[in-house]
Amino acid sequence: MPTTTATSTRNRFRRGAALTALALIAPIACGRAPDPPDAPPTAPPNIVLIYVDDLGYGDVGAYGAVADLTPNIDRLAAAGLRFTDAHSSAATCTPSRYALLTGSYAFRRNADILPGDAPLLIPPTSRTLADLLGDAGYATGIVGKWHLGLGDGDVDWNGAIAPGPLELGFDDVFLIPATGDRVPTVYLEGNRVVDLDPADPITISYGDPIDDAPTGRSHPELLRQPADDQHSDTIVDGISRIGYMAGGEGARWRDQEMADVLLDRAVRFLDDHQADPFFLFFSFHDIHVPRVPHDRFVGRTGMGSRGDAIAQMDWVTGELINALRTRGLDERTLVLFTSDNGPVLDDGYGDDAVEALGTHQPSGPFRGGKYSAYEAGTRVPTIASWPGTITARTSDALVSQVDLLASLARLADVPLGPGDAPDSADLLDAWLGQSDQGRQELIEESFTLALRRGRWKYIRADAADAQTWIADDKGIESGLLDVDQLFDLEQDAQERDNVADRRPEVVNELRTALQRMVDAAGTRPGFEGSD
Ligand code: NG6
Ligand code: CA
Repeated sequence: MPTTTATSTRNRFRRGAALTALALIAPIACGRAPDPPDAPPTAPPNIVLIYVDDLGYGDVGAYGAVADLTPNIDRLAAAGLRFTDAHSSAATCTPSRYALLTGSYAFRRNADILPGDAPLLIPPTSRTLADLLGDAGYATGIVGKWHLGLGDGDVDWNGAIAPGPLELGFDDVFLIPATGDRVPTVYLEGNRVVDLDPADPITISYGDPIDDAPTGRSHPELLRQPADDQHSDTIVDGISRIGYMAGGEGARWRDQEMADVLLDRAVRFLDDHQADPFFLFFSFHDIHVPRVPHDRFVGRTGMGSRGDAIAQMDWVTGELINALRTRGLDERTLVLFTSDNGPVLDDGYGDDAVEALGTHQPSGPFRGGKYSAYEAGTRVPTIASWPGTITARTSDALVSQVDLLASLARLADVPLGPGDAPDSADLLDAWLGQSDQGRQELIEESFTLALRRGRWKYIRADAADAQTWIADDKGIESGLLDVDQLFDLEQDAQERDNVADRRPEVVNELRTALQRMVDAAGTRPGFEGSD
């Protein structure tokens, strides 16, 4: 992968700086006394963030899945820290990723699921997680799904596509620009489309069709999977997508190869940066639709293409862990494994996810799923592993991906500026299993907003949102009602008994608190920015 000069302009080796926190962490985790003060400073670990798309709380064996779908992830969980109350920031992809990379709740930017030709959502002036780790001397790489927009509003897929992740602190970039079900269905390396023939330029439209090429609507007989109307535009590799694409024939990906292509890129990144501290954001396409796993996984689980995509994702995760181990990097690497939102079965394609489900419960014990304000929208499997430092255990701390920025900043020993990361809390101790003290309160984002505080979960009433059909049509309760909802999660983790009428004082208190947090520029103590 190309490396820009961004890295070399940074102060790359601040690693000998006061890593006091780290020097103390490892010995405590091992039950030993801290090293004497004159011991050489411990370098901050590499960080590998494994981010699955649409993986539900109940999809992982270590979280109660009935089928043996995820042996590699289960091993990671058994040896590491398994969170039971960890959250993606939102119940859909774009807002979750926005919050993860900026440390800001996504409602502050009205972030919603983006079309494939949307401009870059994160202002290049923001100090992102990648910027911050770059400042600490880390080599920074992203491999996989982006879905945060690219360019400045009129993107030309045939030239240099900017701004994008290169302008947000990532040095090495290999991307799926939006989602697997949206055009353009090409990879980007750095800021250019891979394997693009200039004689066959790419045109993209999210409005009218570009030419009379077959679509899912006009030629359903060409499809490997039937699709709903939304996913019935240009056909690429036997799958109709959202949006129209012309040209770029030689650059179009093959869905069945995608998992291997991304894994190969990630391993190449590890090889290129073994000697550096590195941050790798490995952002899966799996298990998002279209679910078209490689032949060697087809039929593996008896649970249809969704189950097989989970098996493929688990295998790739295992390969990444092995790649760290065989390079002797495992004890120097913090691996975080999690998902961008909760699970969905039918997300636009007839791929037998519903029919082949059996007794499997993707949402685990929780209500809702992807798109939903109920817990399964954002409560996702989350594992932290750092052999030799993090000890095997389960944590019930309330943690959110919005906090990774401030938490990893402390790990890397980079101070946050007053205008950075409006909502990110430094919960490093919780993320490393040193403390069970998580957040006191957390906003969960979906079609509405919910506030968790202590035992309570308040879901804000709102007028019906035109978009909730996206959930409704898929049999997922959006959780957006025109009345307030209040649940006591200690008694009712399933969110079945709305006690709002019985506890109006709690509703008032939480409604007011939520509004105050929404109206503020940020919730991080010390944050002084304004939007
Ligand atoms: C929705 C798509 C869905 C999926 C989702 C994004 C329709 C009807 N549905 O708009 O298929 O692509 O966007 O998923 O268009 S996410 O995980 O990236 O948020
Ligand atoms: Ca997702």
